[in-house]
Amino acid sequence: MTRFTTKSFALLTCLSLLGMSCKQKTDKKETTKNEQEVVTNTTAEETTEIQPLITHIYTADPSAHVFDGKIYIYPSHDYESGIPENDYGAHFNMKDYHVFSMDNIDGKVTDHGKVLDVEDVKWAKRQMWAPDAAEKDGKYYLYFPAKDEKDIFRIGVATSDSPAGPFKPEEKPIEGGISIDPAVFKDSDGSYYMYVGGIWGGQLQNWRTGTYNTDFNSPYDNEPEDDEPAIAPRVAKLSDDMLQFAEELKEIEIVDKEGNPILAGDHDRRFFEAAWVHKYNGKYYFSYSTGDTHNIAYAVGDSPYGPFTYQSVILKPVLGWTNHHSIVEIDGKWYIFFHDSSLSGGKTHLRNVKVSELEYNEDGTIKAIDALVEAEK
Ligand code: FUB
Repeated sequence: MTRFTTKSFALLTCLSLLGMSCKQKTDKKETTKNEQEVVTNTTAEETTEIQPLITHIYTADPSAHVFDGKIYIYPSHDYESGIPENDYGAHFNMKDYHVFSMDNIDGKVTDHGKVLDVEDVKWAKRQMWAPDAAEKDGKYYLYFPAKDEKDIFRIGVATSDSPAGPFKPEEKPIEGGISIDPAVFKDSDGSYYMYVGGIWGGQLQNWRTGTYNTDFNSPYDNEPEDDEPAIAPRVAKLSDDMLQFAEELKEIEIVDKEGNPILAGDHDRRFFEAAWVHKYNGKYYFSYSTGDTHNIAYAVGDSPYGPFTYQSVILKPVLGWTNHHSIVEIDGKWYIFFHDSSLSGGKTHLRNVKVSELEYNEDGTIKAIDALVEAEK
């Protein structure tokens, strides 16, 4: 896989990063969504960067799939809406989706244009965040979160006869579909599962009692104490028609190697948002963002419902506050699609999609990637 820049490109890119210097190693301090502190400690000559896949518009949260022998990417479509940044993520004010495809991993990227607009979704008001897509029996399903008229995130679905859209939205959101970042996993037996959830701006903390709690003044108010189990992401099997849940959303346990739940105070390992599941050698790999510690981490289990045992970090912090990914097998190799903010010079809400090969060790563990220091290959 050769999507790497030359060292001179890296130098130029690095010099354009709004006062940030190039770095060998990112050292991000724990921050709120309003701030990002990047500490640099080496020179540009030592770095190369993975190139953005898409440069004519801003894209983020890439969910990649192989449909009909082609690679399709379903990302968020970032743009400058002028909404000021806050800890609820108001600045991520996206209003539509584009779909992209590639004939192969080194091929050119085709933009299939706008495939769904918030204006066309009756129940949705704003903030079309990270989507995903699935195929069943020749039909394609685009799953997406958006805020309804009460400013509560719901999960919607839209359908198409083509993986490239356009997608026609259902009249109502999926019943029981809450929070953000839907990710659909097709198991080997043909069952489909949806994973959802995100804390803080993703609102999962407000659903702790089962109904949405509006009695809070900050995104942190409803979080558990540090020594309590962290808020759990959710999963449900999809119905045969792919338009509803076949069961209630269940909480997913993420545990350490001793079987103890990862605690809310363990910001380096606890679930924040951006769930993704893939299967490798018969094991289920649940990967996710740790949010304010900016990692993509993973945990492994024997069932799509978990429990999942925490392993380690797959993708270290990237330039920009958010970190969000998908993992897909293409022609016998594994790839991680992710985003950073290099194209916009580090702006949190203006991101761009990238891809890198993902490698496993013999024991099935995944080798960590530091996208900021990928050496030229
Ligand atoms: O793109 C908006 C939000 O930022 C996503 O839903 C999160 O996963 C984070 O990437």
